Amino acid sequence: MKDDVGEILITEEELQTRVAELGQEISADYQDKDLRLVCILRGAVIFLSDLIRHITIPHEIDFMAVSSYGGTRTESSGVVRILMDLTTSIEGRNVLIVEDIVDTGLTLSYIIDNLKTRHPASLRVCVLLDKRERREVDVPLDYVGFVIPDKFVVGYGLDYDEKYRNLPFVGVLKPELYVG
Ligand code: PRP
Ligand code: 7HP
Repeated sequence: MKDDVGEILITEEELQTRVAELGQEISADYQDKDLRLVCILRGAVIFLSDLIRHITIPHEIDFMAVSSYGGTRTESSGVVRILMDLTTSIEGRNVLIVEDIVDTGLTLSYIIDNLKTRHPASLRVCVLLDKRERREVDVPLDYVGFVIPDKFVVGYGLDYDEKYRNLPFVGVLKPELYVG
């Protein structure tokens, strides 16, 4: 699998260092607030599980799964559907969305609009990778791990056709291996 990656963009060590910093920042910002992390399945699950081990204040986690209709295996269509909803109410809670990557911004924009209707006390976003060159809609990002170039990346939760999520680093998939 590692041979399918042409270039390592973010090493395992760089990921671990940055995720620890984000955990510390979040712990300081949410001191004395009751914090609910909402992980967007499936890509963000590895990021979440490392992140919470660096969050030193009490918090809860919940999960939501969404999918895009249409699009291709490397591009989302922007038409989003909830596949699995939260199991708990977020009304009056301080919610932090945990996402692996923001590309066009269409998925996150939909999620934010949807969660806002449930009246959380606050709603913020923590994203590992910001591919901002490709943004089509503006989305407010409160915590960003890394800004990355417009390249299709895999690893550390991110997939191509459901593969490569297990790689411990973020790498650029060899273009000959995918059809955009
Ligand atoms: C990825 C990623 C974001 C979305 C970003 O999800 O996790 O949710 O694409 O793209 P956008 O900013 O262009 O909308 P994907 O549909 O690949 O699902 P996954 O998390 O299960 O891999
Ligand atoms: C979604 C996505 N999934 C994996 N790698 C990327 O570069 C991606 N952009 N948007």
